[in-house]
Amino acid sequence: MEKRSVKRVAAVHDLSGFGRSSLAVVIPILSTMGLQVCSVPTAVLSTHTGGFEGYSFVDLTDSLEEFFAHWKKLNLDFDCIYTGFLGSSRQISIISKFIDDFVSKKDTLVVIDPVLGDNGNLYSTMGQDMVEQMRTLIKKADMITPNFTEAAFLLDRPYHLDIGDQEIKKWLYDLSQMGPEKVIITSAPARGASKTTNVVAYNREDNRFWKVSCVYIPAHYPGTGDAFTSVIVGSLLQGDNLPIALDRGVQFITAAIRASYGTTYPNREGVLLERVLGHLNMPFLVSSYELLE
Ligand code: PXL
Repeated sequence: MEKRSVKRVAAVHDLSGFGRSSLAVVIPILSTMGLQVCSVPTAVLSTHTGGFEGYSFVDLTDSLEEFFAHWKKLNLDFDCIYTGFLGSSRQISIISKFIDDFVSKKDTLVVIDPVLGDNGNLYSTMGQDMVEQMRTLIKKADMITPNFTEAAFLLDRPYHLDIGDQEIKKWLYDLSQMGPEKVIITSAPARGASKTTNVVAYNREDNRFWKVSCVYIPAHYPGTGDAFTSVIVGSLLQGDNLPIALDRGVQFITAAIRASYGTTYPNREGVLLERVLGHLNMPFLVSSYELLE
């Protein structure tokens, strides 16, 4: 791979015109973190699906193969392939081949955010076929970043909020046995602490489990999962280790939610990203990660 002064990320997500999610947050976050984003739009929507009725949805499955064929002809390569919301289960075999064709295993970080649902339910465009296909796609990942709902669907286990540390460690470990070396679960419940939510992670490379706890704010903003994983991707590509990347992701999302929660406007529009993007370039001073034992 040629030596580049700016690292390059192929970002395979939808483009939603209104509401801050997917490419509308992936691009500004990664660009602010000094990375070049090469977009692969999986679908184009008028809005994301979280809280808007009657959105238009253009599935780009039929264009993907041609898109990737052109990139192959150009001999492009990437420091990272990062996938998120997919437009159809049929896209998964095409994206899987794209990963095979473009990964030179040592140099390309493959991050799969298995976007499927939240709060115990699948999103409106997702079905069981997508869950099953996603289980095959994550075999190709170095890292996956499901939320607690998506982890339950991938493992085919009940979504239950009284999960303890030992059981969540088992979930992390079992997900890593499905392929990825690193697994991060967001929005993991903190048993006995209703005002807290956890991000937990496992790294098979050193067999360590991590936890970052944060104050639970009782508001849901679509797109925060996309923003979180984007900060993790940016942080790892900048050379941070996994627990520092977790800390940076949590601190950024907390700042974004706090900037939004203190104002009244519709949650479905997403967090006020524009007010906090600059935080990504500030020195990182306070770290709070713990080993999960
Ligand atoms: O944030 C995940 C996401 C991405 N893309 C679209 C979505 C959602 C969640 O609702 O609807 C189109």
